[in-house]
Amino acid sequence: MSPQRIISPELRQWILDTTRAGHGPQDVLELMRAHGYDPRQSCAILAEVLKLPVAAVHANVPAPSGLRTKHPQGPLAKAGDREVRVTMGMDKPALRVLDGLLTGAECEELIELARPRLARALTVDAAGQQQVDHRRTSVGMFFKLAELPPVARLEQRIADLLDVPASHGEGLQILHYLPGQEYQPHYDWFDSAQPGYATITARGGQRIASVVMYLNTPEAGGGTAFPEVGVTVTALRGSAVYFAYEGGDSSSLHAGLPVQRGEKWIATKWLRERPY
Ligand SMILES: O=C(O)CCC(=O)C(=O)O
Repeated sequence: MSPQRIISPELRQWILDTTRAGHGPQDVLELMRAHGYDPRQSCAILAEVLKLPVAAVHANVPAPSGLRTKHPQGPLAKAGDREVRVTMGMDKPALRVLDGLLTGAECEELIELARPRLARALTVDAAGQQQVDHRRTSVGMFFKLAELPPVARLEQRIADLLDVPASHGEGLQILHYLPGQEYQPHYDWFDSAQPGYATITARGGQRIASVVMYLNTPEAGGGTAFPEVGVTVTALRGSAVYFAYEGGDSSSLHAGLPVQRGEKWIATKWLRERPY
């Protein structure tokens, strides 16, 4: 169907008014997604109304996601064998701070299991290849899905909490940061305009949410910052920050702030729209 035939006069006017009010194409796409429009169809509509090439508005819009995570509601949320305290929540990005997702002993156990297997943490480049990246200076490792009982137990806890089968999770990643080490601002979801998108998403599809779990409390620094919304989550042992970004929410930009004193250990779980 040509976009011209599906754009109502009201929608056309709203797009023009919104962009004239100073919102860029990505903001408009995000608003349309929030109102239930398919992201790819929105690109075509926006390009038509703004008289832009589709490629100009296409950047950063991932394929629509089927499965969504359930955002935990406070004050107490059931997470399999545990109850977690939801101590903070916001809608954009969809974010929750979760207290007590792991016990202190579980944090210690994961650190000790990971310690002998640490190597420089990598990122995925635009072609879908793993690379050393100056923006990410920590060391880390991946467990295979359900590789060991404590890993499987945590994966099931997250699956119950977010109502997504554990099979949709990538293997749990453990990261270790020393003073000065950080992970500069980035998105966890994949940009559909990048050449490696098909390769990265062939297995499991797009990422839909992240859970960053703090395995220790750094002496100073090391929080997780969301610079688009001016929020920093404090790294506290046993707690976690969960955030979702179905449709590629630009407000989910986040960073692991430099550790100032002490060290920082985290476990990260990325969830996909399909089994991984
Ligand atoms: O270290 C942090 O607080 C954030 C980690 C992170 O952003 C990631 O692993 O994707």
